[in-house]
Amino acid sequence: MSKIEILQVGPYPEWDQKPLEEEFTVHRYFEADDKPAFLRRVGGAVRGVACRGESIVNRQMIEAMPKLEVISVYGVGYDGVDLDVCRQRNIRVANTPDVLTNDVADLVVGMMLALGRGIVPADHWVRSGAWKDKGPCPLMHRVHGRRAGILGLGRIGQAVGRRLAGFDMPIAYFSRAKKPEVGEWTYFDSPVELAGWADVLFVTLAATPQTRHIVDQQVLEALGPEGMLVNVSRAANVDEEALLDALENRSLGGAALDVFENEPALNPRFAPLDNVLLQPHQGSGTVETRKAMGKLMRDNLGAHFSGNPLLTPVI
Ligand code: 8YV
Repeated sequence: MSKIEILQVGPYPEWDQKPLEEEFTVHRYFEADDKPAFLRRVGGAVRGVACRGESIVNRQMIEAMPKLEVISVYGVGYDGVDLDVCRQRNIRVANTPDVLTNDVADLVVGMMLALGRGIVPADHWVRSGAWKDKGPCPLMHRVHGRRAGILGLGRIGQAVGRRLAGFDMPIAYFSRAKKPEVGEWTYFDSPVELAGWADVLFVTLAATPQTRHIVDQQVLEALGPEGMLVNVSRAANVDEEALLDALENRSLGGAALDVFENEPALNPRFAPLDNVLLQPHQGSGTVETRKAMGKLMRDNLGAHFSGNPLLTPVI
């Protein structure tokens, strides 16, 4: 029996690639030089899409796959997938929630500490010989006890909050609705008010058209020259030009970022800044979590094509 044909929109580690190719005929869209031509050639036979969290699967692509039934995202975020077309066409969409929550939250804490305590420049201070030649490295401000504002209190936001409580940080949040389950954490009605209260603002929101630039110039001003921004969600949640302005003119203290507009091609204004910590979109990037994400991504495809409900459906 011939295998079901799927379109692969982004690369996977070998441990996922192999089983995916054993189960399906895989068309490697991400390797094609002329992507529209590639899709014109194979799109007619494609019944499933396997993509990454940051992949774009837009209307034009979906329209080029008339037999498409399911899109399986290797990531919790699915903002790159055009859900409206999927709903119109009754195409199922799955993602990989839960399995990555703790690793993303761990990195958030690491990014906060690294930026706040200057861990990366301090490493450079040692390696470059500055410690020996110039003396002790510059002092930084303490992190524990500072006020943590969490923008978006889903699974990841809550896991971040639980960790920050261990650093004696008072915690407040803004979310679509109050979350009674988080007990004594304070709810703010707006991102600006949250930023005005917080010393460190964590962006853990799922990106939607409504959250685009939710961290805007006003929010950054409210966070202020001593404030720090930590973003592990999507670049679109932050007005990147306003952020760069605020970092350059020091009206914002600092930013730790795992996500960027046009990543991996960063805005060149980031590179010379000494008040940012830059990470290569690696919140979920551990061997253990990526293996779990890959398995879930394949299991969702498998469930659909054996006539069962998706394990972790988006729609
Ligand atoms: C990446 C992510 O997708 O889960 C998400 O939404 O952004 C990450 O986990 C990862 O690069 C795999 O594509």
